[in-house]
Amino acid sequence: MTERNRTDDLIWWKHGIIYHIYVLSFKDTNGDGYGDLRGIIENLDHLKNLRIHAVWLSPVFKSPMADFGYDIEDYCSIDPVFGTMDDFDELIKKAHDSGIKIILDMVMNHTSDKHPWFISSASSKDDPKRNWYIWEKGRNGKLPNNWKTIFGHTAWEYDARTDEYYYHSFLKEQPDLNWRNPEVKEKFFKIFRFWLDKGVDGFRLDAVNFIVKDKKLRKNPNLIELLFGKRKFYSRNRIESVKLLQDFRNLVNSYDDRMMVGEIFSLPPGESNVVGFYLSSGEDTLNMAFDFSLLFQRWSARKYYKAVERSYGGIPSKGWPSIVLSNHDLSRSYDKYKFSNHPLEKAKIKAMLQLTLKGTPFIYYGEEIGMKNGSIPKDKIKDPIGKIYWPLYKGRDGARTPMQWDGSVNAGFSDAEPWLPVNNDYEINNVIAQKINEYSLLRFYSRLISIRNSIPALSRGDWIPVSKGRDDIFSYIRSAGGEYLLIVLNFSTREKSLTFQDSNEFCVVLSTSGRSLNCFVQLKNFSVRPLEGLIFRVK
Ligand SMILES: [Ca+2]
Repeated sequence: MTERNRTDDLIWWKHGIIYHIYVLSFKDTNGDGYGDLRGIIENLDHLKNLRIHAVWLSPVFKSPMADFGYDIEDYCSIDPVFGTMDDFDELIKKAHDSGIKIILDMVMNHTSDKHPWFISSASSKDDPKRNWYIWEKGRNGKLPNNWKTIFGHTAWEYDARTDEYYYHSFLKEQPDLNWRNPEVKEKFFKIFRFWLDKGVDGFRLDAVNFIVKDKKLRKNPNLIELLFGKRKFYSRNRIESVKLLQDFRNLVNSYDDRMMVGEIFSLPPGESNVVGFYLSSGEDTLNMAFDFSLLFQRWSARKYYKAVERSYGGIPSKGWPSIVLSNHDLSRSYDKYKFSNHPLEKAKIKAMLQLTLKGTPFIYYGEEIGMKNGSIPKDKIKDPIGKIYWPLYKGRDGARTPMQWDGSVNAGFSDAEPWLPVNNDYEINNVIAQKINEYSLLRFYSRLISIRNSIPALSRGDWIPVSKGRDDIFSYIRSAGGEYLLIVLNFSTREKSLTFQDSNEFCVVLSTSGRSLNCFVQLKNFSVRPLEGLIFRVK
């Protein structure tokens, strides 16, 4: 059976693979040092060769770039740094012609403080847009309450013009919208329709568990209360956010084959109940919600097993998981073991894990070539958070360095000096070099994705754990339509024996260690090589 007719019942966002592009860092085509939409158009072949199904673009709307696009000034226009609306239309057309869907990053929690809505809102207490944002008087000469930004400062910014504070969960240049005002929802319905009518296939919703706040502005737990287990935060995770998402799901569902994936921020990561809360029935709010717990596991089969089990535990029966190893805010997966003895072997095992677990894999640009976090000198730091906290915390720039296309100057990313420095390993670690090396991570991703796309049990089957991480082996079965695949991941640098009391014969479909692919092996006494991942088909 060919790959084509085996995937006819493919639900793209569920069974496909999504590739996350941080647009500023993907490819610059006009020599200003910033990645742009034409850079994606000109590199669609890379995405086609990888056989991914959709790309999620970081925000490309008009923005003053206080937070590099996550502060939006106009939701229905393209920022000139990325190109024009014509470029965007061309990208949608050419991506769709290549069988690739486009997901936009929608920031609903806040706008830029340069957005005309906020400028109007801040101008007077009587302004018709006043109630589009959250304005409060000080209480007894103090702040309205103890709510903090995600970066740890007070979230209230005083504005002398009207003698009130406005609320911002993130930077002060990002005032939070007041989602208790129905006019805000109506406006966003129009914005969603604008992009859906253009053919956009879905939205990634930024910080979506922040959008509605407690009506009474009740105080959040302080440090001592947190230590004693009082963990109820009133500034996020309100039931009203879930209800709003139901309305947006209805809107998105009125178009064919579209989706929404939500960013759910929780500390510590891995609060699967919060993800479950936002997924609601599994069918009536978000199509998927991110759970970042896999980003925070140390190298241990048991730790990964437990994180996966916990994460699945939060997904409602009709819901669907997402599988994330890296992103633009946290860190690159490869960075966690770059100083260990076997980084490439570990990267291959994690790729196999990501692409064989049940759930939609989100591959962060450069992950397929094992890009590491960049080391950014202080004078080159762009992230405002990095500027504040350096050297304690150097910000998020390290995970956003330019894509390493080839070994030429600036890694083929740009003719000009890139907005962030290129990683210093680009001459040996780049797309071109990995294409010609049959043992490279890129070639491995390519084979792995090709196998995943051709075997329905891997993209949509049930997940049944077998070895739960004890003795360094994490293994599980994926099954669909009478087809069974066994995945075995050896996290140890020692050889391990499998002793499956099973008379079935197994066929090696893929090994991370280059083992020859053959059928009719038995697992009663099978040696798994050190740091080897295997996919078997059960005969
Ligand atoms: Ca550019």
